[in-house]
Amino acid sequence: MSDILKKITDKKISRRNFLKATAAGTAGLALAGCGTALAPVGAELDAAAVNGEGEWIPAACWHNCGYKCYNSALVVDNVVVRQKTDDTEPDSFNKPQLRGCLRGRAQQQQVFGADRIKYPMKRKHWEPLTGGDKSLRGKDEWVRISWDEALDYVAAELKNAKEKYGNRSILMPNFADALCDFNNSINAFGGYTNVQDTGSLGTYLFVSGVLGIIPYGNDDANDRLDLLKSETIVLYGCNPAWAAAGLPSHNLMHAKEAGAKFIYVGPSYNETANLVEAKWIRVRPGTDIAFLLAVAYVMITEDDPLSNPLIDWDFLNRCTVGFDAGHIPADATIKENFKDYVLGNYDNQPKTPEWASEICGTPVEDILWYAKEMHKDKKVSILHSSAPARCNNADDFPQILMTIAAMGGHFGKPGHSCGSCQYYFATNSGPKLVQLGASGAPILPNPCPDSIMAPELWDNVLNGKYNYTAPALWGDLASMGEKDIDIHVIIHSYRNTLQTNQGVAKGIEAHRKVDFVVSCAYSLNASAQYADIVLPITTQWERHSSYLYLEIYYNREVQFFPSKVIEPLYEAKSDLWIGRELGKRLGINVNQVYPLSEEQRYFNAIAGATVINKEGTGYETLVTITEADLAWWKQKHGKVDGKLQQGRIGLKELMEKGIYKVERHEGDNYGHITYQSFVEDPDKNPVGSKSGKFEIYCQTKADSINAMGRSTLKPYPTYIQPLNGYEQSFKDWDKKIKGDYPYQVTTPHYLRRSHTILDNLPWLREAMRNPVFISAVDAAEKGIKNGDAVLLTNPYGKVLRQASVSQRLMPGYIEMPHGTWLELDEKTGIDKSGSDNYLSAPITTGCGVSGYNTQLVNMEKYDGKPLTPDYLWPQRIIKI
Ligand SMILES: Nc1nc2c(c(=O)[nH]1)N[C@H]1C(S)=C(S)[C@@H](COP(=O)(O)OP(=O)(O)OC[C@H]3O[C@@H](n4cnc5c(=O)[nH]c(N)nc54)[C@H](O)[C@@H]3O)O[C@H]1N2
Ligand SMILES: Nc1nc2c(c(=O)[nH]1)N[C@H]1C(S)=C(S)[C@@H](COP(=O)(O)OP(=O)(O)OC[C@H]3O[C@@H](n4cnc5c(=O)[nH]c(N)nc54)[C@H](O)[C@@H]3O)O[C@H]1N2
Ligand code: SF4
Ligand SMILES: [Mo]
Repeated sequence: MSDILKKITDKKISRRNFLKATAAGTAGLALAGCGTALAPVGAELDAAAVNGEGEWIPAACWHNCGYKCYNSALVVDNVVVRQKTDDTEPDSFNKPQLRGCLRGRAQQQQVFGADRIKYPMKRKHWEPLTGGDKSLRGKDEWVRISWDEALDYVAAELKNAKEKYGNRSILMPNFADALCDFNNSINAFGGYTNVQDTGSLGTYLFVSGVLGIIPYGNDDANDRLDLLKSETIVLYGCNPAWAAAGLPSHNLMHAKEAGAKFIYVGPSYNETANLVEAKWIRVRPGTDIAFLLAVAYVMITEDDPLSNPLIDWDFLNRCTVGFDAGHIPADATIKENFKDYVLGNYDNQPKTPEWASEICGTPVEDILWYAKEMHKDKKVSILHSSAPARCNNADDFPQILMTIAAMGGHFGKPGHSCGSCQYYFATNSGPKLVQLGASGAPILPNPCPDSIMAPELWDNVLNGKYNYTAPALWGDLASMGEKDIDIHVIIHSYRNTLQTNQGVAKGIEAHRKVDFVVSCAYSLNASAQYADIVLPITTQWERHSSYLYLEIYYNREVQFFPSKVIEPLYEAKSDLWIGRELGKRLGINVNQVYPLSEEQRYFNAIAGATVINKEGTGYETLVTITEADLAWWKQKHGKVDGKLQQGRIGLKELMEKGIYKVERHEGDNYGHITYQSFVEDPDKNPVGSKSGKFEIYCQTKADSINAMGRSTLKPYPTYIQPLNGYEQSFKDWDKKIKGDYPYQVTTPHYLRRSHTILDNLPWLREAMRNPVFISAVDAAEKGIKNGDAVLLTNPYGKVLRQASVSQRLMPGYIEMPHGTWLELDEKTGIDKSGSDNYLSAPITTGCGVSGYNTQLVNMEKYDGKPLTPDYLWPQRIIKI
């Protein structure tokens, strides 16, 4: 950075051209005055690039977005002037290119964004140890401070909180200590209270292993070559075209070419359904259990082993427990079973298609059709996301989906599967074929056991009590229950919890209550905006520690090896640096806690990388390291301790390419059919449930979830009217009179951003607008036209957005894309960005699920001033 700024100062690169050079203007950060100009690359840098100057460097694309793709950056003078995606090898089905999406290709605007946080800063009216005027959080001015000052302040606040209230008073919501270097320093200091968020998995987080199914992950469905063998592929509430960009769409298209017929089940006909021309089975949000119970009813009542064999009785008998009275597991405490419940023998309500249709909105004939499509002699793959499990009272969704798949015998055989199609693993499950080794960096455990369920977080911070559940969940049921909690400090690192957690208004209140808030951030997102001190962090292009992400990257056939692309911009620092410097001030032994440099850790992980052998029976060393390689690394990245070794590809060649792919072939040794050994011999190869079989009756599920104090589940799957669900949108259900909040809302993961990350990029805002999607039926009823502003309201907030009117949504249903940056006018209480969690009710059920997809609102056409498109809004550039 200093180099480029010096050149600008020396006029070797004109300031004007440099501002243009980087779209949003790197120098704009330092040399105030840059707007959001989307000018082409500046003349000098462009000329340099055209003349072949600069270096292409494999660059991380590291966001929490699902699939991970190849990215490469052309760097001239520490500025990225071009980007490209995977052209490392020709594209083929067996070895596909990993082509990036619009976000990956816009990455340079995030890194070089005019709105990057440049320096550590504090709130103008903040006072050490008292917080100063806390009501100004979120609207105060910022003052630049030095790193020394910032770290001294943070250390003093942490010590004060620990001394007076103990480590439990420090709240640091995050996913895992392994993901962030910063955490080691806090753990060595005595730990922190975390947040237990069912987030990605919904109820699958708690209700999966106990049933005998793999929660979701790398091996809960079959691999992509096996997918070609399916006759019917059900896309159950999943949308990889948006939410797992890259190869999943490609894999589904190949399955379509191979002859598969597609079904999509969900409240809207989404992009993925459209891509594969799926038959749409409409189901209202949060009502899938009712729909699937009716499917079970049809399969049970219409099955005839001779004339109409729908159910795979052999599979049910061998591989499951609890289907009917003859198969109740040994630990059962009640004499009930699934089949009798479905037939209405306990509650006088047979779960007929007519019963379900009133709730889930699916036409009766579609329920009948779907049930027949599940029949045992068809090769069916049921690929689901956890979106239907991210609903209130969806604790039994995983069990009913598993039950239907088991009734058709769709597990553990070629062409048959029931597993997740979400995120990293979508459409290609199975153990990794090439992977990094260990970095050697220790990950310290958090000594503090407290973990608050996410939907209750802000209420609990405000009220000082919480329902202690997660750490004791499956072991010590008796220790669950209410506990005191007294939060005084909030640390935002690696999550933007104020924005991504339900109940933003309560979150703001909680932020204004505590003594101190500190945030690590790239730019001023909500969690930084409402902080007292903000610490600028480097992106993955400015550091070597990408391996932390690379360990969780998951394309089983691919491993990325990106390099540091540029030197850190301004005063941004890595988590490792911050952890070390803060650690010194907290009195911890930082050399013990952080024994290795970033370069050494990454080198260790690369040197330890392994690749599957030809036979598919084990792994061998991937990388060859010679003296020359070590000399090259030292010159390029700095000195490391390394040994010579023999592998398949040289270190320098690998790092210059930045990617290693394992080629696949029909009939190779790398295929994956999940649960195959279990299905072939369940007694010899039991699954992880108590009985060793898939538990359609699961006592552990009922006991454990009920012990959390929010539900009275049966051990088998039943329909419970969801809190904030469809039925509750009525004032009078019997007379079908709608209530004050008649529309259902879900919050799909949106292609324009990764959660909240990248949503501040003008390029992306322009390329992909952020409307709320509403049904043409509702629009006509309310006189709303495409592009009109609509005001969505409920007891939690008010949100203003343009409407996109579509035939692709069920009437009464609105989609509000997840993750926009809150733009709150505190005077009117209106957010104009379309912020999902500003409307999301901070309430929960059962296992404490984050029920993002069971939300209710009212919608009106907005008559106020029209909304300008958000790509024209000023960036949050802080002039200090
Ligand atoms: N572009 C982008 N991609 C992402 C992310 C991102 O923020 N942006 N985030 C990543 C992360 S961390 C995750 S966890 C995954 C999430 O990935 P998914 O779970 O696949 O994503 P969603 O978009 O929430 O939901 C998928 C579909 O489910 C439907 N749906 C919603 N509620 C229900 C319901 O009750 N029943 C049924 N049957 N369908 C329903 C929605 O209409 C939507 O089309 O995405 C990952 N990928
Ligand atoms: N309404 C609704 N809410 C949802 C969802 C939904 O479907 N609907 N989905 C939920 C799901 S599945 C998920 S996974 C969550 C995601 O929730 P979050 O993890 O809170 O979302 P992100 O926007 O990815 O925020 C990541 C934060 O990490 C910071 N960061 C990035 N890199 C670094 C780094 O190297 N070091 C440090 N210290 N910080 C860094 C970024 O500045 C950013 O603030 O959202 C959940 N919230
Ligand atoms: S899908 Fe994710 S990893 Fe791939 S290019 Fe887009 S943002 Fe990057
Ligand atoms: Mo997630």
